[in-house]
Amino acid sequence: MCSTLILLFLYNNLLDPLITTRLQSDLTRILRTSRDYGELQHVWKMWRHASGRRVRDHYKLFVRLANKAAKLNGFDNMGDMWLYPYESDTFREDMEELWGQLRPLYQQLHAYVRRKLREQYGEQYVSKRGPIPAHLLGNMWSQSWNEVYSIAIPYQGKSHVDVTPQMVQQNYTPRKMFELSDEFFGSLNLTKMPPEFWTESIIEKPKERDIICHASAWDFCNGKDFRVKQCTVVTMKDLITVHHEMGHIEYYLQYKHQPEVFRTGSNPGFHEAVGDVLALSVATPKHLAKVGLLDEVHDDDEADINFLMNMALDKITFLPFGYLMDNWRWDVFSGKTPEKDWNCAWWNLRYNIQGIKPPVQRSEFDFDPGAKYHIPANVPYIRYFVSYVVQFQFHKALCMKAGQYDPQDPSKPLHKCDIYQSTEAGNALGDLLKLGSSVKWPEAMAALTGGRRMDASVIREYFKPLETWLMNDNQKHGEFVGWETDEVLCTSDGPREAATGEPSSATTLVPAGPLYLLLFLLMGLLLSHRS
Ligand code: X8Z
Ligand code: ZN
Repeated sequence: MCSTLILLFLYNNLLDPLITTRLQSDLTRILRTSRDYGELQHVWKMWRHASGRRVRDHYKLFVRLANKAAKLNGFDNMGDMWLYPYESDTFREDMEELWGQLRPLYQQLHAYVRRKLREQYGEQYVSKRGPIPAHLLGNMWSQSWNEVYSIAIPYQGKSHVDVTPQMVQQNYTPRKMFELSDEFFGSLNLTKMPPEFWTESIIEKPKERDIICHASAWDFCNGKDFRVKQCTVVTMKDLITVHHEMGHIEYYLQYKHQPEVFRTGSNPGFHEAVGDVLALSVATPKHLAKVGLLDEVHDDDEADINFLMNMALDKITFLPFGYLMDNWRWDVFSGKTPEKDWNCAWWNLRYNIQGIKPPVQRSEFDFDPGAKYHIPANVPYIRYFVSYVVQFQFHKALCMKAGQYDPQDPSKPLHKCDIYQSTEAGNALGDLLKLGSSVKWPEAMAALTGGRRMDASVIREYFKPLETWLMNDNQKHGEFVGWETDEVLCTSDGPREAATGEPSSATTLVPAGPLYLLLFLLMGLLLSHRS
């Protein structure tokens, strides 16, 4: 938001731009492409050694300061303060209920992917009934699993829905990816990106200096300067992220006429959902063919399952991660999880909710949450879980407006809908965005979808054909759905080497006394404009 009503600060020393840049370019690629168990394990472990473990002491101080700020603002702790924009007394219970509705689908997918990984790596690495080793899922945090699509593909030989090779072959550039996205927004009668966006945004990793590469969108609050920062790589995943970031900018553009205090999303999850809603159309084979990224579109059940699998490896696999990140932080900020248990509490959640395990035993000398950008950057995360639920509700409503989805017509299922060029859909979305936070989110939700609640049944509906297929497939192979283990994943003490491996630099990074409070205030002012 543009006004800084709430005192917020950021302990920016926690972010080492150099490390983040290297993560982006090298380690992400290895996690994405390597199928070498040992190499993946090494990279997974060393990234945590270089990042998370180094910030554990800083994070202790940070939590104390964050809670102090939250108390000054009238909240019990920082976790409670984060829930303020959702305007609900039952928010945590509501999230738990949503996750409970989505878990059965996730568990089917988990069982299927575990079998595919077992076939790839062997039973000595991936057991039949255990959690999945976290480093085999194509992503540093196992938060979305699309990069193992080629291992998990249900039907070889059907249309390849990951169009990265076509993008490379057609000499796509970051600029072209942003232009494609801009054109989609324009086709909906939404606002195109202003000239300043194109001149001031950073859409490629600069050669001459290191920057924090994690993608973000910025509202400079002067009504004309809006920028994205993204070290775009020519991949389909980044094409989706381009739409995600432009969605933030579109929101800024639509609510720029609002008084400052309302220049933010209906709730933070809505802000995260806008670009993803468009991307749900962009990713359909029909749309990819329209923009020349697919030569032939197979229109049969097997091709459908391939497509839905690719989508599920992004959307469904993300849900437990999106849910657990702040479950961990809520209990850290409230003190329910004491400092001495931080890392093992993290692995409890990773095991119980995601069904994954670390490739090597972890201890309280490690600090694995700190290896994920949003923890040291202090970006709340439940917004993404909310987004992944509501984006399907928005998609459904817009698809109906576009005449692309009819619940009574089996030839128009939700997952095939493409709202491209539908001004009816675009105008309805624009009406929601224009509101900013001037009305309570259930009202904004009702204006677009007719319902006032977050509703997990729409994702279930979108993925229904895949869920049925997964249940049959898992049954056919006698797969155990769920996970169990006797292994100890995390211990309260660790090997001696772990304790002394990296010298703590906490004291050298923390400026003394009131100076750092001033610094935090300035950071807070700057960062409150970022999404
Ligand atoms: O951080 C982001 C966006 C910027 S708001 C790129 N996302 C989360 C992540 O990368 O962990 C989008 C999906 C989840
Ligand atoms: Zn975002």
